[in-house]
Amino acid sequence: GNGTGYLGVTPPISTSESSERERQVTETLMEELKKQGTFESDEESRNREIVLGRVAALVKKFVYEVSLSHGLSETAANAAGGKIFTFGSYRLGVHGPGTDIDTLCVVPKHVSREDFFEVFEKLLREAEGVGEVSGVPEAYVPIIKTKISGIPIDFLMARLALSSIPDDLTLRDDNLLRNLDERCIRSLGGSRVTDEILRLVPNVTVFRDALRCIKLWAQRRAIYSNVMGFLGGVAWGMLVARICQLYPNAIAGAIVSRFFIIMYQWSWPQPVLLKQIEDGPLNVRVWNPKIYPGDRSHRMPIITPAYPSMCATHNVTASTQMIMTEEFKRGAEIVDRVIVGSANWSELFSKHDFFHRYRYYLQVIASTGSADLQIKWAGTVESRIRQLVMKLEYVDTLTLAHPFIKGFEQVSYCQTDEEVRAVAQGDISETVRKRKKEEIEGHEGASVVHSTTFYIGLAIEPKPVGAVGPRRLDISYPTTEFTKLVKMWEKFDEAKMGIVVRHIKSSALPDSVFDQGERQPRSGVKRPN
Ligand code: 3AT
Ligand code: MN
Ligand code: MN
Repeated sequence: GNGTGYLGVTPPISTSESSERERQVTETLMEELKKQGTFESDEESRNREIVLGRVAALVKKFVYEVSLSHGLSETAANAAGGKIFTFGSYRLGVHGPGTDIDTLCVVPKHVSREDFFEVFEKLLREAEGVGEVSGVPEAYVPIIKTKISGIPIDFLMARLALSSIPDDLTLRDDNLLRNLDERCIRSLGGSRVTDEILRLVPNVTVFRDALRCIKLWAQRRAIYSNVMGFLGGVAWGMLVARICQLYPNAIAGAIVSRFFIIMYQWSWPQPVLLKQIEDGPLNVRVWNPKIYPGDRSHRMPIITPAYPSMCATHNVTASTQMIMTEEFKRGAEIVDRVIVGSANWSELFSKHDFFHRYRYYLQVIASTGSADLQIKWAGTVESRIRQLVMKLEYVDTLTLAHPFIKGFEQVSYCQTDEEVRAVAQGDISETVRKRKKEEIEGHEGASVVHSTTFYIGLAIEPKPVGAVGPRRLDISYPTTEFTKLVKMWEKFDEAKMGIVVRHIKSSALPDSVFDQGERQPRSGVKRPN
C-alpha cells in the first residue's frame, strides 16, 4: 500500500458494506451477464489454460534453442529460462468467449527481436494445432498474431537486460526498464499496467464483475473504442478500478451504480488516477499537464498507474466526451430504476440508436482492390476519423459530430468501370450488391472492390426563431482537409486507393447498418440500396 491504509489518491467515500437490496441486484446483474453470453464455457476456460501451458513451454524452448546457437552450454541454455505474462481482458479476468489472450514473452538479453520473428515464429508454425501465424515486426508495438487450438493469441516480446529469466520474475520493478529498446518498454507497458490495476483494487472479484458489466454496456452503447475517441478496455478498467477504491467494501451492483453517478458528475479535466504519478529511471515523458501543453488539452484524462504513466484517453474530443457524458446519465437513471425495482438490468444493455438519431450522416468510404491492402488502408482512414470529427466540431452550425465505433465492410464484384466508380462513391446498386464472385470470373474488365464505410452522425443547430430559408451546412472545408490528410499517408497510392466523404440523409442509410427488422418500414419511400 501507500502507507495510508487505503488504495488510491484520496480516502474512500464510504467504507460501508453493501445493503441487502444491493446484494439482490448484484445477483440479478450476474444472472443477466450470463444470459448475455459474456462468460465463456468451463470447457473453453480449461482449453485456454492448456494452451497457455503449451505456450509457456514453447517460449522456454525458444530461449533454449537461441541460447544453444549462441554457444551456451546445455545447462546454461536451460537456465536462461523465459516467461510469459498475460495482459488485456484475459489477465483482468473479464474476457468473453472467443476473445484473444494477449501474451507477453519475456526473454533474456542474448535473445533478440529478430530471433522472435524468426525462431519463435518458426517454432509456432511447427507446433500442433497452430493456425495461420502472422508477424508484424515493423509495427509500433511489434506483434505475432495466431490461433492455437482455436484460441486467438497476440504475442508481444520484451528482451530484458538480464542473462536469465527466472520463473518467479515479476515486472513490477521500474529499474527493469533501464537500457531497454523502446519497443520492449512499450511491450512491457500493457502487462505492467494490468498488473498494477489489479494490485490497486481492494477486491479483485468485485472489480471484475463490475468491469464486465461496464464493458458490455459500453459496447452495446457504441462508446467502446479508443481509436474513435471513446474509451478502450484499459481506460474502462481504470475507471471501474477508481470507483472500487472509493467504495472498498461495496459489491459489484453497488459499484456499477456509483460508477454512473460519479462519472456523470466528474469534474473533467481533473484526471482519474489510481495512484500518484511517479517519476522513474528513464529519460521519458510522464503525463504532466503542468509541463506539457499537449497533456493540458486532454479532456477526460485517465492515467495509467505504471511508470511511465500516460494518458489512455488522449483521443477524446468535445463530441465524444458529450456523448459519453449523456450515456453516464442514462446509465445512472436506469440503475436507479433497477434498484427501486422498476427496471431490469437488460435495459442498461440495450442497443445504441446511432442510426436512428440523426437526420444527416457523413459517410467516409475507403476502397481498394484487394483484401490485404484494404485492411491497411481502411485502418489508416479509421485512425484519422477523429481528426475529421475535431474539424467538424469547429463548424458553427454543427452541435455534435458523432463517430460510429466501427466501419462497415463490403466486397463488390463489378463488371464495368462505371460500377467500380459508383461503388467507391458509396452507391452500391442492388444488382452489384447481390452479385457473386463466380459471376465476374473470366469477365473482361471485371474487378473486385473492397470498401469500408465509416459513419459520423451530424447534429445540426436548430434554426434561430424567425429565420427563413433552409439552414446552410457547409462542411466542404473539413472534408477536403481530411481527404488531404489521409492521402498524406506514406503508403498512399492514388491509383490503388480511394477515399470519398459525402453526406447523406438518414433515409439514404443502407440496410446493412441495421439489424434485421430494426428499421421502421416507411411506406412510399423506395431506397436505392
Ligand atoms: P478483448 O477482450 O481482447 O476484446 P482487450 O482489452 O484484451 O479486449 P485487446 O486484445 O485489443 O483488448 O488489447 C489488449 C491490450 O493490448 C490493450 C492495449 O494495451 C494493447 N493494444 C491493443 N491494441 C494495440 C495496438 N494496436 N497497439 C498497441 N497496443 C495495443
Ligand atoms: Mn485481448
Ligand atoms: Mn489483443
